[in-house]
Amino acid sequence: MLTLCGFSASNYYNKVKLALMEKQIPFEEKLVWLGDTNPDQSPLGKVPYLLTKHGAISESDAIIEYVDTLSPTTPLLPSDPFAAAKVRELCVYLNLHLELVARNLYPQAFFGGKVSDAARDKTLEQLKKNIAAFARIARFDMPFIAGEQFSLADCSAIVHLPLISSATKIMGGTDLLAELPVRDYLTRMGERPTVQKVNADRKTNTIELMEHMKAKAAR
Ligand SMILES: N[C@@H](CCC(=O)N[C@@H](CS)C(=O)NCC(=O)O)C(=O)O
Repeated sequence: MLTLCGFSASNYYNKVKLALMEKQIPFEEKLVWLGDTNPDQSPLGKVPYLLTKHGAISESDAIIEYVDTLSPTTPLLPSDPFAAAKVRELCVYLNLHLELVARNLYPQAFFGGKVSDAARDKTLEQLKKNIAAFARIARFDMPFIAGEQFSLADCSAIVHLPLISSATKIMGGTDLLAELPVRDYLTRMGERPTVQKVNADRKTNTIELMEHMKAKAAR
């Protein structure tokens, strides 16, 4: 049995949870907050990480590619090598060029912290450039983000795009994804039972996360 470690408020955790559910692979979840991770299992102290009978895997991209090999059901990468490369290309844009950049805004946008005006402006500028580039390769209406097949790229897009929209709206007054068909795409993806489960668990766990952070700060 596979064990997914982390917490359901985390977008990266949900990226893996979505892949496991889309693949219909049985797994259990172990609630692990940041600060409680095992360095032998997640050397950088990040979530998610996956426990397998062979050992642990950290890093969501490595995990979902592994998960995809476990069952032929719902392949998350096309068999054609070029099409597979295009899926991986989109994953890099989503994870590295969009989410990792937008992450600089999260402390103030979502957690009551402060981001300097200079850091905010630099991040929003970088995001504008990266989103314009992403728009040239994303294929939202095909109907999935990389084309006709649900793929690894959808696992990232479904969990990251709402955060990028909210963070840019809160921090810069404009949702930098508003001109792309993101809302329609997310509505369409939201019809999938797997996405509904991830979103329901995320809402419940976000409340638990806020309580956990409050309790930790009071200690
Ligand atoms: N590159 C990592 C990113 C995971 C990540 O940043 N997770 C967040 C929670 S959403 C985390 O663990 N943050 C704590 C930290 O970076 O120390 C992955 O793809 O798994």
